[in-house]
Amino acid sequence: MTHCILIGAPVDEGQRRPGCLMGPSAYRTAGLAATLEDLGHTSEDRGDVSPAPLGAETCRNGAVHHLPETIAWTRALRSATEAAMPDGMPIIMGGDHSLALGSVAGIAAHAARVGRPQFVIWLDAHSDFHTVESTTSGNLHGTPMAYAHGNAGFDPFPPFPAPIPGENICMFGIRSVDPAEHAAMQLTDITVNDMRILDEHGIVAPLRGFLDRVRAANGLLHVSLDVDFLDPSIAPAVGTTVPGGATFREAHLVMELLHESGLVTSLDLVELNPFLDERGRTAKLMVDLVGSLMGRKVFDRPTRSYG
Ligand code: 5AB
Ligand code: MN
Ligand code: MN
Ligand code: MN
Repeated sequence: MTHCILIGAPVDEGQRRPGCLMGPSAYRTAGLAATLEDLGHTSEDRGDVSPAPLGAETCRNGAVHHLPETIAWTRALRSATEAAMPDGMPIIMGGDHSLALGSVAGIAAHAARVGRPQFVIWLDAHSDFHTVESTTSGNLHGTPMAYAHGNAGFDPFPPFPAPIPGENICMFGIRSVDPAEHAAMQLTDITVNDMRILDEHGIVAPLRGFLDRVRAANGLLHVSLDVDFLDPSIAPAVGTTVPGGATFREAHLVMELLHESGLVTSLDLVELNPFLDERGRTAKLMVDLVGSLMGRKVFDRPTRSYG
């Protein structure tokens, strides 16, 4: 039994397609709390976080969109996530992926305080490894992983509390990486399981290998689930669709393996844009994936194989 702490993060400023701010309401409407409770967990909804007061931060890169707003969200979400960690498992209901600038900072600060290493699984079509300097779109939802890794190029932001070493970061589903991100990732020990690797080896072996490392290190494990990890044919409600994503079963399998590991300590649900959804199907799929992550099984008896 886990105490789940729902935190609404109606962040829309990290990209330019309005609608992610409706994400927290869509998760509530799709029955996230009831799903958790049906599985025997307890849940507490702390409502939506409000951004901290705006500063007047600027940067050299003129393309950057909504910098002070994003820094305000980063500060507020860092506090909310850090405060939730000692009480249970925070589930941050986004909001675009720039919310992870704050959520990952909060959990990393907590991990440093309790003296445990922080690990991250990034489920995404994109590597989100730009900096404020390198982004060409100016959309800061493409930057949180580089911030969490402690890269230079985030001067206007508060320093990341306890940078996460590359060997503690594992990405799945990657199929769209910009040249500057690619160059920056070459200098790290981040494990990038792109779609080619999943096609060739499946998702189980790379995931189990990483989970073994988290367990051996007694680490905390954060999962950041971007809707565009999923193939757009099953999850249309996202601004940045990229064909060739995870299938329904691949996505559930990841969640089931994560559940069995017992290692996950925090979760982001990001990039859902309910304005682009079809009768709530993406919101419902995301809630179902949380169900699998939290222990829902198709059949609760050891599987017998006939062969
Ligand atoms: B998401 C792109 N690399 O920087 C950029 O959806 C896309 O949170 C970023 O993964 C996608 O704008 C950010 C082209
Ligand atoms: Mn992302
Ligand atoms: Mn993405
Ligand atoms: Mn996106």
